[in-house]
Amino acid sequence: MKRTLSLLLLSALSLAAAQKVATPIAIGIAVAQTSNASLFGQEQVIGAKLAEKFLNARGGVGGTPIKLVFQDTSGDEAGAINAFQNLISKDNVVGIVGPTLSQQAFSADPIADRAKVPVIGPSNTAKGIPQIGAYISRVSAPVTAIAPNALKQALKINPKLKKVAVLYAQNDAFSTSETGIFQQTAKDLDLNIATVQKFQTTDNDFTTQVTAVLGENVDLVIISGLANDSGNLIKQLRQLGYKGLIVGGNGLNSSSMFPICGQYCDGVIVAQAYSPTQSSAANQLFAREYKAQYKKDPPQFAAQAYTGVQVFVDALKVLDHKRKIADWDLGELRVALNKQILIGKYKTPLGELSFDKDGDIVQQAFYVAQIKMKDAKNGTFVFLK
Ligand code: 1QQ
Repeated sequence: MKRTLSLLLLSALSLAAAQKVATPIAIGIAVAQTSNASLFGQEQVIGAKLAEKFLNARGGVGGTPIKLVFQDTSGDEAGAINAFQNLISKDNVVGIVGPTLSQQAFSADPIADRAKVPVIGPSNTAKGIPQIGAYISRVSAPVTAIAPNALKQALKINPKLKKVAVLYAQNDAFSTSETGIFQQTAKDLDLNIATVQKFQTTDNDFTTQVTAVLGENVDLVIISGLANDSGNLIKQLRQLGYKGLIVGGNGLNSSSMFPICGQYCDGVIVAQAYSPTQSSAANQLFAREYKAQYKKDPPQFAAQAYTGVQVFVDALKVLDHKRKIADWDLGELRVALNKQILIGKYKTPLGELSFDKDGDIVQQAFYVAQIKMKDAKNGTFVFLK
């Protein structure tokens, strides 16, 4: 009797679990559409939507269109967890591109990993992200690959650099990870770190930190924070008289920051995982399509989000050849899709890419740009040689 009952229960459970993949094929986009992190998230929404439009125009997945399902993560962990749960259990997506911040990924990614739902991080650059679990990969090259390039470029501009100040947001996982790499690289390059100053991503007043930096007479300032905080910090550094070079991290990698530091953004050096001039056919097409619509070059966060969606579509196409996606059980598809993502090679706006055994991106080229302001609000990233 007991046995029959538990058998009944088991089959009821597996019935509930068996669920065909709906069409159009739903891919989740969990990025920050609100909060300070939306300075990055808005570019990600644009990149993802371009991918949906253009990949569907080229046939989607073997003739079946994809449909992006957006869930706003806002800028914190709770928002990311909520968005992931909705996408996984209510929207029944095949996989998720997101979240925006590493700080959010460390909380939300384990939920998708346990549910066996593939996640592609579009902008999570802290150390340890792909190692969260087997279902977590990323198309955003890590701070270890990116940050050193900015310091080397600063030394190229001024080979006499010697004394540096380092500042970072201590309440953000990406910022603490990136500053670790900046500080190690500074030592490796024989730079002398005169002071290390901490702040919070929610800070607006940086008088204490700027006073400490000015007291050290440094000729390079290195900042790891998010857009709003770093932008205000730069502004206050300049207003209080700092004249030397500034290297900013990935949190300064968006023109959304320009209105925050205004003319004071001018000259800031930021390493890049994307260049609009990258010569691959995939990128030239993407850059042209982006430019036609937005009248400017695509930014890194848009290119990475586009790439995340494209990787899902390319991997789905391979599986669709074996069995039409609509005929798969959703749970089985998610597992097979994750495997396919990791073994595939992709021709993307970031160039040709693949993944290592942990799910970290294997990317060929990196870049460094310097901010050039036209006026108090508008500027561009000028790519350096
Ligand atoms: C991270 C980052 C941020 C700057 C992305 C927006 O690189 O959180 O990992």
